[in-house]
Amino acid sequence: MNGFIFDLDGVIVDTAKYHYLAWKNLANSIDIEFTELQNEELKGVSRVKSLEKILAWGNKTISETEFEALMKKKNEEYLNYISTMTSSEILPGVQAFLETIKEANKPIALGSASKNARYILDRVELRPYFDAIVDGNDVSTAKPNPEVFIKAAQTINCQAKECVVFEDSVSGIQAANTAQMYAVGIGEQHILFEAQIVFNDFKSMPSNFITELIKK
Ligand code: G16
Ligand code: MG
Repeated sequence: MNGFIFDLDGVIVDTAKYHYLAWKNLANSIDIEFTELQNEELKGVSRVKSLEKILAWGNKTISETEFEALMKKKNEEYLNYISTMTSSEILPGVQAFLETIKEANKPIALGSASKNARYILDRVELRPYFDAIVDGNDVSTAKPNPEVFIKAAQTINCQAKECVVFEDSVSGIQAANTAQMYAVGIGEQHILFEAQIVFNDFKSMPSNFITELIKK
């Protein structure tokens, strides 16, 4: 593989739990039930699309002004959670894995739906590893649309078929598959079964898998 593309939330850092908390509190504040299973459907999905889904689950229609206010409220709570993040919140094995790719001289890109991606990478001090950052500010369609990964591949001058994508969300795996990239799931096999291969985290990746992936 010549290009290494990483999702952010749930792959590099465990911000997925903060998104969950902020969405849950927001949904409950407008009398909508919100379960962890529903949260799986929001992973990797843009802020706008996430709120649209929650409102649909609760059978609610609201004005555009209210919609904007709710998105703002969710993001403020989320920003509050992430404002104290440190590098201790980098997920297991991620930094060592990034080091290995850097040593192999392969370009690294971020392909995230989040508009807070740059801020988070700075907080956990991982920004220097990335040759390209494509996030929610750079795309007009949300995963499972492959736009974010296609842009990331273009930015690091790699063909889609030479790229590997690391993803924790169903929508992100689908986006990688549509882009004809090699999709590695980070999480649970029974949820991410559409990926080519799934690991619980980077720490549980056998070292020969990493070496083969670099050569592939
Ligand atoms: C992430 C999360 C999503 C979140 C989205 C937008 O995407 O997985 O749950 O809704 O970002 O985040 P924000 O509200 O910060 O713009 P990814 O692609 O990094 O997993
Ligand atoms: Mg994610």
